[in-house]
Amino acid sequence: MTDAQPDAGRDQVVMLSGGVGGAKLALGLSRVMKPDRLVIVANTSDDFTCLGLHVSPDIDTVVYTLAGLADPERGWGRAEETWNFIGAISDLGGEDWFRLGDRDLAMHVTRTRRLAEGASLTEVTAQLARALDVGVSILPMTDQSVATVVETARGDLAFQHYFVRERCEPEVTGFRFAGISDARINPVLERVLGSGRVAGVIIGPSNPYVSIDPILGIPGMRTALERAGCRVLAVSPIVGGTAIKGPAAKMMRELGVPVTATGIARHYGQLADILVIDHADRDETDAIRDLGQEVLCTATVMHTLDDREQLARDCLRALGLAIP
Ligand code: FO1
Repeated sequence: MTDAQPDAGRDQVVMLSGGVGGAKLALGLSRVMKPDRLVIVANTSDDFTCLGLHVSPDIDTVVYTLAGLADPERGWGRAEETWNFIGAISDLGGEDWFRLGDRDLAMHVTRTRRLAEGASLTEVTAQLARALDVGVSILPMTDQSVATVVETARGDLAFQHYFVRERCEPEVTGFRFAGISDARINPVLERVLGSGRVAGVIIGPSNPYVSIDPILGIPGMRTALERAGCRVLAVSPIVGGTAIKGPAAKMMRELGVPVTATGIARHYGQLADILVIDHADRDETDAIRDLGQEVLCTATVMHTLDDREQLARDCLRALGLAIP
């Protein structure tokens, strides 16, 4: 996107994130750089109203992960969770396909109440993150409502209906993001990107179609990223022909896109200066370079905390940033 080299005045890193995969890399970054130099932009097009509550799954996954509270198996929701509330809803004949845990409930109740009082999603997110001692800035991509609609062979489905209720089974034919043309880029993010202090942008190993595209699709977002005048690095969520977690590989197959790191490189095109791919995909290095992207081949599968930190260091080095 740009040839700009980081200089001393540029000390901030902006990362675009969906849920679990992005949150893992965000945690790694938060541990190898000063947390106050890191800005995580979370997708909010998975947000929906569940049992009358405003649920922001990707924001919460990032917040819980950085707070050390995330459930390590599921990746979403809180560790040591109990499920009395959703069990009681079920007993009353209510909808129980989207499982809100008892501890997690506090997040959704607080967010819903504060939004009803007139606070913005940016303000509420900052309050919740601060309360859980998260020093990294976590920003919703927008304060306006954007909702992913998954177009499938069985008709249109709201994102969580597709993802959770239908377990990603319907064949995908496309996506659209309701409300996106009226959404505005998060004003705090716009200021950060225009500050001349951003040394690099990292696109996490998140689903390009339903986690990153909604962020990039906010009117003015691509221009703001360009104006930041720094390099953009993307981490491929596809490793060895499959997605580490979630339906990205299935979606690519159904859309007729090769399930490869090269497919991800093509998806991001000119936006990404550098693509980070796993050792398993090293054979694709030349094909991706031919598309005009630099390639960093490294270990991208993050099982342990060390893996998260190592990938974070690799990304920062590839962007030419000094690691303390
Ligand atoms: N994912 C599921 O697969 N099943 C659930 O019941 C579920 C509940 C849930 C509650 C709160 C929350 O913040 C996330 C939750 N998720 C659940 C995860 C989430 O919906 C998806 O992982 C993301 O939207 C995709 O990034």
